[in-house]
Amino acid sequence: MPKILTDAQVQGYRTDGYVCPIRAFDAEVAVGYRGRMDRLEVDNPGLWTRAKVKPHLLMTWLNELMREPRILDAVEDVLGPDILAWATGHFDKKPHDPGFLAWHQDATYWGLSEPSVVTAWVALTPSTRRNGCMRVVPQSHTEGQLRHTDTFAAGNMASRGQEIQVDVDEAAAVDLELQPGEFSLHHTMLVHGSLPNTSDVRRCGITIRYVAAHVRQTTGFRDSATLVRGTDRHGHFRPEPRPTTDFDPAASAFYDEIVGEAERRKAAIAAQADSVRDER
Ligand SMILES: O=C(O)CCC(=O)C(=O)O
Repeated sequence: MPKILTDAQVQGYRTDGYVCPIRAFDAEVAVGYRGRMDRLEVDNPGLWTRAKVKPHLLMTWLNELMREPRILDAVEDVLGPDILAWATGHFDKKPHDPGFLAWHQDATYWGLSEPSVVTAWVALTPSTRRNGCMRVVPQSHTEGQLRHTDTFAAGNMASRGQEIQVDVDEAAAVDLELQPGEFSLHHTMLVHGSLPNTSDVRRCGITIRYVAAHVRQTTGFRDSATLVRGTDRHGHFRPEPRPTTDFDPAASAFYDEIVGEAERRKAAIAAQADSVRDER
């Protein structure tokens, strides 16, 4: 029996590739997390430029957020009992922010062995069609790995402006609207993106990428992850330290080491993708 999702939601995830909305915590708790995040950003200008891929190793609020029991209950319902938090991220669109995400599949550049990987997108502000909420193409996770290209388009919030190279039926897209404290789950192969913020309301969401413990990194580098539920009987990932303070020295040193490796790995995967493209 599922822990928090209904049977229909679990089935919906399998069939459509997403579930939305699910409540993680009250709106006031979301305001609390947002306040801690904003204060750190004020005190550390450029924070999000440094804090890529695994900012949960640097900030205690984010390390707490990725362990929220209701989020883990929902993740357990789709991934099973042994869960690692592999990566986290921050997608913040200020009022009238032109930033957008072109249609893409998350799995494309991650190098993970299989798609037992799910993202929780947690809303710290309202996230609506007008302020550029995430949009998904239901059932697209069943279409296999689609070809992507690096567009480096102005405003694209992905690092190289990644975009799939097939036409998307916009009419089929679904807006994942959320209120503060709610989250959605989406499958790592699901085609998704988001439009610019055309409103006066900030749109800020936190992504947490969870993997089932049997998943491996395939790029020849010992990646890291945090066990957040169950048991890790596989040991494919290096266990991560938990920061006891923001920018905890031990966790920060680990972060620098692992994210340096991860950046090199990403560049290698991108180069490999480019050479495959060139051969086609
Ligand atoms: O926040 C957004 O607009 C898109 C997020 C996204 O692309 C992702 O979670 O992979």
